[in-house]
Amino acid sequence: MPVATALVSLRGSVGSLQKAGSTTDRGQRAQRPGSAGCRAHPRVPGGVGVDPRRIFGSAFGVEVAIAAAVFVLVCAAVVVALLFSRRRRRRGLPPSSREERPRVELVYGLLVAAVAGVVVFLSFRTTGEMQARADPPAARVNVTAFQWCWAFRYPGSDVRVTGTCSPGEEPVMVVPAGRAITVHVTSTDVEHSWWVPDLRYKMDAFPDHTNAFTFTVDRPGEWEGLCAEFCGDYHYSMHFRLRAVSPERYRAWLASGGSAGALGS
Ligand SMILES: [Cu+2]
Repeated sequence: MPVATALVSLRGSVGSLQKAGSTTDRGQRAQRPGSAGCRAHPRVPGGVGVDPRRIFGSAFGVEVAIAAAVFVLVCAAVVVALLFSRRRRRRGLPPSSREERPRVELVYGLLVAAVAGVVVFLSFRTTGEMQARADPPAARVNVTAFQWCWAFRYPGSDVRVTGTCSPGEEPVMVVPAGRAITVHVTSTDVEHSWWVPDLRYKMDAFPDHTNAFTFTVDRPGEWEGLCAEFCGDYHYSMHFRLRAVSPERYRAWLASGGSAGALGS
């Protein structure tokens, strides 16, 4: 479960926006320092249309309940086995050599199948909720992962942000706050995973395949983004920023061709 808000590092200033054609400096990557500065990230209690926290929170609650029930059942089975074994010993009987218990095995098999069925059902239902399309989506961002950074394109405009993920140059994915955002995620090489821990949202990026989902950030702010899939030597450096601005500022930013100045920073 993508819960680990505690893993979100408190990082410094916003990485600069970079246009297509930016180069990758491996030498700089190797010298990547730890976090610079210290600024707490605002928390978002979920989106307006789609609320990742609520959806993942409810799925996580069910999984915890299932895990707790299985734990209790296993403990109970061990205790019952010990009691039976102790009773046989007291009676002077040798340990049971019985190898099959068809009825018990049948019940066990049905229980496992039921749990698996519930988990599969929840997976499909949760995935369906997360992939629900907004009507109409206010913004669309095409996210392309590559070794080892991110590119963000905005269909209908010339804006393209291609990061290098070298120190201090995290690419920024700008989105409008309070509006549905449809994101298409793909990869040019190996598998990556677009992940914003504070929003509890993660989507795998596969080569030759595009995943799509829609979410809404309910207020302006900025959050740390990471790659959640080990993808090679510089996987650790695949940081980006998700920045939500007012719809007016977002439109101005697009109209300016992606100028950082249009964001008011
Ligand atoms: Cu990656």
